[in-house]
Amino acid sequence: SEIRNWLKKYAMPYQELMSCYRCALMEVETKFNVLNEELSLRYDRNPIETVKSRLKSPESIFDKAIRKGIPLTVESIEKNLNDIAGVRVICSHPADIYKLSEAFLRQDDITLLERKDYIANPKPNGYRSLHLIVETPIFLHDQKRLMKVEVQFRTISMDWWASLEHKIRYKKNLPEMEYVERELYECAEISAQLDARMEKLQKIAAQATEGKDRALSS
Ligand code: 0O2
Repeated sequence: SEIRNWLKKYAMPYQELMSCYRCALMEVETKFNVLNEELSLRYDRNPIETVKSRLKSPESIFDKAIRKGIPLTVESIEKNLNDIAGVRVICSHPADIYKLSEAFLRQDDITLLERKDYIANPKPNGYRSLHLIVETPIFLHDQKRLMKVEVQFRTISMDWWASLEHKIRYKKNLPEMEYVERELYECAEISAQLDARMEKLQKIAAQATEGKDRALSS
């Protein structure tokens, strides 16, 4: 009921802010669809498996604001929460993550605010992903607004692990369970090894195709 009262109090400005975040999600999603289209023609394979986006729910926004001790106003939420709008880009291989994130950050309307590379430096529980907080403009009928969007890049196997770990234990206040933690960590390591092996196979296949094409054209 606290959330209901809060939503009632800020109904219109809250709806307006969420609508701006939805526009920002469309802009960012389109950027990745464009990159995927271009790169799949160039390399004859899709570097992106899927692009998903989500708007944080009012409950999660409310809980996070309270957890972080920030004022419960619409302005303060926009200023202090970076992940109200989130885009998840699921890539085929780890190298695709870096190639795509660099191409994205080179775009002149994207400003990088924060970068966390949990692939080079996995979290102690084994979590891997590349997180960017960026600012992107949206163009409304009478103004331009800069909106923050969190972009998470993962391979299929990083995403597989994170989704299951999320269900099993993330944020669940489970009691310390050494066995569960060790197993989850080990599964993350195995999944990183699988990513490396698959990426190696992809490179071998790409080189073999290049060699065949060269032989055919000579
Ligand atoms: P949800 O439900 O996915 O939205 P902050 O974002 O400020 O609270 P921090 O530590 O700066 O905290 O953010 P960080 O490390 O960039 O991680 C934010 C998001 O990454 C999380 O969002 C998750 O989506 C994901 N994430 C981070 N660590 C883990 C992890 O150990 N396991 C899993 N499965 N996901 C993780 P939310 O808002 O916490 O959750």
